[in-house]
Amino acid sequence: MGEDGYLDRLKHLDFMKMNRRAFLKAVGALGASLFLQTYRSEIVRALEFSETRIVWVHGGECTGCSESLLNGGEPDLLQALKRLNMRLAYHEVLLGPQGIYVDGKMANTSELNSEILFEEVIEEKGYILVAEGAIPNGPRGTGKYCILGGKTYKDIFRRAAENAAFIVAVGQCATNGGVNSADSEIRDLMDFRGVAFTMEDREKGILREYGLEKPVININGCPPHADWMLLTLAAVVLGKIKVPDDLPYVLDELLRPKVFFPPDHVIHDNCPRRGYYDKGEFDTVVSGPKCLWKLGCKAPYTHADCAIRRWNGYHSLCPQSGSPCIACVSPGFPDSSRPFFQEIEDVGIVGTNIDTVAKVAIGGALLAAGAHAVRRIAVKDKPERKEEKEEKGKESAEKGGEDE
Ligand code: FSX
Repeated sequence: MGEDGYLDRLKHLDFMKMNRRAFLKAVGALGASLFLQTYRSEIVRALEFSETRIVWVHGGECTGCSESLLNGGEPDLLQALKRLNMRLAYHEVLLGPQGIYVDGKMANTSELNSEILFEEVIEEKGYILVAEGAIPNGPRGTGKYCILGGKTYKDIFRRAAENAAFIVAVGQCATNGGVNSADSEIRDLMDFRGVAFTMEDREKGILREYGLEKPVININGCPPHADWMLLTLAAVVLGKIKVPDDLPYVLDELLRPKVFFPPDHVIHDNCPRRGYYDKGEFDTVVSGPKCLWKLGCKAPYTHADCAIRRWNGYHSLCPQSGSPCIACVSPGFPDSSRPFFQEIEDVGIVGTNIDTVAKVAIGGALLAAGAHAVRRIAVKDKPERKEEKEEKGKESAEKGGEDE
């Protein structure tokens, strides 16, 4: 079936009867814009009586994740919130102008004072906490290198996390520490942490530090695609993914939604420059049209749907606009991707995922011969996780009753 026929088929699914598997196919293929348009009236019906509160906090970051969300285009954030009946109860970057003091006196209403607003919203409990930015833990575990309104962000985040139903960590900083955690003396002093991981280390997630167990969904990327954030929230809000029960089936081992970070797909598979790669034609200086492998492109081992979904209104992606992929969705980023613009087998890769790196380097040697070796080598023989096996079993059982 052609792509148009497939999309057409998805558009005619009965939204209310859609099971988790069909829902994930639809969000994977349609993107936020088409998905929300296609199922608009059904979504309104599904959400008639329920409102979901979102609390969005910010730590060590550049705010690019929020910007990416705002740049999502169609639907814009306000339309999406409205259609999904979500209330952005607290978002430091998007709050209306507030001041702690008015006319020299302490402002004591939540409309004027964001500290009071924060206390009010977290007291209500049960919201979805979206965390953007890393959590500074230094010096010596005090968190005092990041103070907001007299309180450490470490403490603010802990209090918001304690009362949340679950946590969505957006961006590389919140998921894995991101650029903050790149090798440097400052990194060592600041001791930036991700929510559930720090770089690739599960033991160092800040939740472990607090001794707090909460379901976490990681939306990696520096920054993440607006669809990845919005559609993940939509999936939960619409009840298509139940937290925590469904998470082992829909997330990979890095807690990323497999629909956006497919274990069996790399960006390279659908790269618009792929034809040059297949012919063994490579650019060695920037601004050419050919394959960017020799300029350090990491797309052959980066698992994300960027080349299918595309960015900036679904038009482009990094290699298409001339930049090699720097694997910003991978857990060891940025250290595991550096140096960004040199061919991998020439320089090796700093980082901890040696297994993948070795396979990619071997693949690189074969690549010169025009083989499609990198992807095959990088992804084959991955032991199937128990949850994936169970999921497959469940899927075949579901097939009979599935509405598609
Ligand atoms: Fe980090 Fe978000 Fe990189 Fe920036 O705020 S993921 S630095 S692009 O965007 O947290």
